Amino acid sequence: MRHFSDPAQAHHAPIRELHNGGWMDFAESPARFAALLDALGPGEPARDFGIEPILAVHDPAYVTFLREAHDLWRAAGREGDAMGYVFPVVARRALALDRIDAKIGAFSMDASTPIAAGTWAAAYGGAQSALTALDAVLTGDAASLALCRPPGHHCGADYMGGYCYLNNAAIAARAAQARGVRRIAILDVDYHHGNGTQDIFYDDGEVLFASIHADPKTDFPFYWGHADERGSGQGEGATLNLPLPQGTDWAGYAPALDTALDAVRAHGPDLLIVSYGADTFAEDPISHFRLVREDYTAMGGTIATLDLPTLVVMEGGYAVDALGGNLAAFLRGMDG
Ligand code: Q9C
Ligand code: ZN
Repeated sequence: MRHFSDPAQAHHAPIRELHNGGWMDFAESPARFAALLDALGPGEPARDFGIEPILAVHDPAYVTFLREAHDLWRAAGREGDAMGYVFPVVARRALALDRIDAKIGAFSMDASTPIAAGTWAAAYGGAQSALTALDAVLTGDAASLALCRPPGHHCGADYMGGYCYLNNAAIAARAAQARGVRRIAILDVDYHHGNGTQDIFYDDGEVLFASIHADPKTDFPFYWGHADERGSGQGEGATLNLPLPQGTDWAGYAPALDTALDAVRAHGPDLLIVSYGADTFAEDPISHFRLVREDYTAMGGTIATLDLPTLVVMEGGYAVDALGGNLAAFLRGMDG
């Protein structure tokens, strides 16, 4: 299948992140993007579909914040990456504050999502990659791939988190709907629960969100992704969470994938969007499943049995040396 990306995606380069009470090198590094391009070749450039499809998902105030945050940080006399350290808890007043430290907290779900000089351009380019790959599928390709980086599935309509700034899968889903594809399934196979995507579609019965992920009792993002979250209102039953324990290998994973695919079939979508993360890999430095290279081919092959027009968007995967090979193995399965 064809793949798409934007060169700006290489220039989001935060230095470090908070991890277990100390600093570590930022795991979602530009080297990930280089590794993907290395394994798959340069692919095709994203086209620019403008800001409207982004604003169909994200609040204007949040988008303005993302664009300005690093400049505000510099204007406050700071160096390095903008990072939050104060977060309003539930039921605090919605104050419109100007100080960068107040803004960054109000638009964040965690302290591991720094904003560097190139962050907005990279996130914007990644979203355009998803929109360009979507266009390929809507104009006749059976499947296509967006090499999104930064990833997207942890950020919601008005918050960033988990290395994510713009929700590429959600932006593509809403753009597809605007072009007349109403029923959509999003299958999220990243190691972490895609809380942002779930949030965006929680009340929406037209978009199924099905996710297989590490049990949030033990893993990020903790507060979402539990099995009893099933959607609400019109979206009741259109969210499916399949949490699995740390240590899960393919024998434990495959039955969950079958359950998720049954739900996709029952939903009867006209488009499938796969949020693909390779952080389920046994050697992933921040994750705890035990999938191996060949399991991704099996995963891709199983998903391909749905026989649906499919957009694949890249999410996580932090074993950089294995990342390109793992994605390529998945694509071999998808391509049959
Ligand atoms: N620094 C994705 O895979 N971990 N995001 C934060 C340790 C965040 C992963 C705590 C993990 C987010 C897209
Ligand atoms: Zn992940």
